[in-house]
Amino acid sequence: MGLFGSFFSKFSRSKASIEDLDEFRRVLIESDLGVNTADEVIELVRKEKGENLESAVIAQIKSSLFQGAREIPLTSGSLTTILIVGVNGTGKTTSAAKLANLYKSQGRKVLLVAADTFRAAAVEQLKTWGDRIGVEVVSGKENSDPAAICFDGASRAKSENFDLLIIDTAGRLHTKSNLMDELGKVRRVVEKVTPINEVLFVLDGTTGQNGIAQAKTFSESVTLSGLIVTKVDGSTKGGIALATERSLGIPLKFVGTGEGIGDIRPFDPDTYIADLLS
Ligand SMILES: Nc1nc2c(ncn2[C@@H]2O[C@H](COP(=O)(O)OP(=O)(O)O)[C@@H](O)[C@H]2O)c(=O)[nH]1
Ligand SMILES: [Mg+2]
Repeated sequence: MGLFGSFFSKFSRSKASIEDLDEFRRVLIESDLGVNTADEVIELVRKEKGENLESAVIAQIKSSLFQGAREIPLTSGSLTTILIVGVNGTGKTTSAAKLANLYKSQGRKVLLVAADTFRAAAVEQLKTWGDRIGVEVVSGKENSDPAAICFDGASRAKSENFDLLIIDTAGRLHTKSNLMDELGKVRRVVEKVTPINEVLFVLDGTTGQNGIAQAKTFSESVTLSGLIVTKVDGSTKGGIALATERSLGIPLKFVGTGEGIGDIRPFDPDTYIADLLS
């Protein structure tokens, strides 16, 4: 990308003009950094100059991102359970399949659970992915209790020594409290068998500010441990994910970059910043 490079060389030579600062602020905002961080960086550019500027800006951007670990810790010999949640159509099922494929390719034994029982098509969708990637999918009848299917999946994963259990849930509007309660029930029932280690909220990278509100309500019903931002391909940059990370203190863990099974990668802040600067 190297979006910032030309600005730095300009700013190191002479004092930034109002027009340059406006232009740089626009580029910062378009780079997913959010208005607050953009303004902080602009403030730095006003104050610092010369050779310290670039490292000061890097430090500023870094400090605006989540500081803790982003990796999902896996312990060999013990089951790690991931619950995938979010509103409709954000990419939960696709992301569940992508993660299953990613971990399988790392040699892990993975089991998927199709807990979206509202629509038969949703179960079929996950089964199709499962067949393609060679990962088993636990499912039940249409309209059956998702918590019961999750219980079956968890019991199976535990007794057959799976490394990972990935549960795909139905999309729900964060404003419907009965559906939000159902997620709480899924959690309680699974945790009779095995702890849920990660609850990943799937955020559509093309949604605006409403994404933050969605994540907030979800986090009140089930404690979220991370975000997956999807559809960050083409011209979408998924800035809302970093804004959500900042406003909720929940780390962005994965980025979905397409409809293909391999189109997912862990979010790495250093690469992200290096791409902006290089
Ligand atoms: N371009 C793109 N499309 C995606 C991505 N993730 C999911 N989709 C598409 O978004 C649509 C909804 O995905 P799905 O996984 O069914 O969403 P769910 O309702 O949350 O389970 C499907 O057409 C997916 O192929 C992504 O990272 N990039
Ligand atoms: Mg789905």
